[in-house]
Amino acid sequence: MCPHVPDQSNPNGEEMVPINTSSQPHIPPPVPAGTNGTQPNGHQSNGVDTNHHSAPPKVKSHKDMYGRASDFLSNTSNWKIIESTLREGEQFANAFFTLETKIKIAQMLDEFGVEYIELTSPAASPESRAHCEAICKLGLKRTKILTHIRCHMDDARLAVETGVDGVDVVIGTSSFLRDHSHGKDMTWITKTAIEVIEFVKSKGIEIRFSSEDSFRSELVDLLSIYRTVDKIGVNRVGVADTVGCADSRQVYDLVRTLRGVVSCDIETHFHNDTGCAIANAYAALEAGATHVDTSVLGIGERNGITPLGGLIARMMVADPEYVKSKYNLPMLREIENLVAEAVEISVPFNNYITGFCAFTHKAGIHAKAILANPSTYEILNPADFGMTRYVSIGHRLTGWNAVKSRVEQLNLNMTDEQIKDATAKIKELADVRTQSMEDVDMILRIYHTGIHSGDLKVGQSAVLDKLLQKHMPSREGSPTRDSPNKKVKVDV
Ligand code: HCA
Ligand code: CU
Repeated sequence: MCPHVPDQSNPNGEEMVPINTSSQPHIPPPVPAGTNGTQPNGHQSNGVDTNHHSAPPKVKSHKDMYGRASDFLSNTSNWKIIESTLREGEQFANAFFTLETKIKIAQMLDEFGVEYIELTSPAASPESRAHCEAICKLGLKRTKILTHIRCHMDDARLAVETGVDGVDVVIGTSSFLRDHSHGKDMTWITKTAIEVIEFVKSKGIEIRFSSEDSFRSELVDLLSIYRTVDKIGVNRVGVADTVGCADSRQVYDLVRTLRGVVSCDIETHFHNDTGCAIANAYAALEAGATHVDTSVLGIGERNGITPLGGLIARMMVADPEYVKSKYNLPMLREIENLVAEAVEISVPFNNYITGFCAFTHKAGIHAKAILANPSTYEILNPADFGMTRYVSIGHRLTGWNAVKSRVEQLNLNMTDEQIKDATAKIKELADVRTQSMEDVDMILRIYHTGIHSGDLKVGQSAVLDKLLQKHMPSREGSPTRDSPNKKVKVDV
């Protein structure tokens, strides 16, 4: 196990203690147009009495607020994933997948529910070919298997013999790639594309034609070749931002234009060089694209492509019921850990959904609101992904509401006034160094005992200091600022 991969049950690898906020519902965000308004974001209340809460406010839906005439094109509730960890991901600098690892990844992606996985071309190497054949023999339950080839008959002949359900063909169409990579002109490209497509189709499997570097290609070249391949019955055309140069508006424009030109499906592929890969995938779906390429953790050439988890996060906000109906979301973390371990990286701290602080709330104002209703500061519900919400309390920004939750969890009998007083001490101490969870618990227990024995009264800061010194002599140790051991788990 990669030492950097966060532990499954505890994202910090440190002790976590649950605070019971089970009476707090996750009030959903705006109701998407066209739904009946029940839990539209998929956030589930936990069935505990929530009567003391007012009903979710009637808020304008995302679509009501930002609706445009062109939204009729949108496929944000009707799209498929082409998971390319085993192709694009294999192009990641650190990637070297054994067959065993590839099989594990393929099986997990199948269980997760991706519609397709894409494998490295069998023409790449003898092992790649053997791996492709072996994965085709696995008998995956719902995921179709594609392999990704150059626009070349030799590659196509090899591909159709591996047992794949379909072939993704690509060729560079920008002048950069035409002049400096393969050296072919558009006439050659078109002629060869037709030959390859007709050959693959004749084998009764799916075929996609994609132009590498689409956003630096001539629009007229692109539209002309896409129209041609659409006419001869390609299943999908693909748009690829190979260098990660496109912004979401360019993506929207190109895909919308293409939507008007071809009748087949539209696949999209976005590199993340400038941080737009998820937004661009979303813009593509809004403009009528039907398929998005992803890889686990976004691994791929350079800094990779649209990450699977990031796309899921984005799409959960657009249509949670749809996403939840298609994918086994709690598996996401497991798949990411598997891939992270295989390519010897850690899951980034700020990773979508599974990053160790993705559902951690710190500032007192946030903690208070989260404890009242998690929707105040969360657009995604961690429970949908088998994740846990945390409130961090041993720091100088803490607030008495978060401390109160901990007091209740520890079953201590303290009034609000006493909790506020104890909180003041925690903040005072945390101004010197962040307090660990154990420190906070000790302070609260000592405070509690002091109050109930009569040794301490509210406001007696100096008396409390003495009690703390007596019972926590080692408290003056080295600073633990940024220690992760200071968070409280909040049950959903
Ligand atoms: C690459 C090829 C590709 C292909 C994308 C596609 C790209 O450069 O390695 O088949 O649509 O980014 O253009 O990954
Ligand atoms: Cu790519």
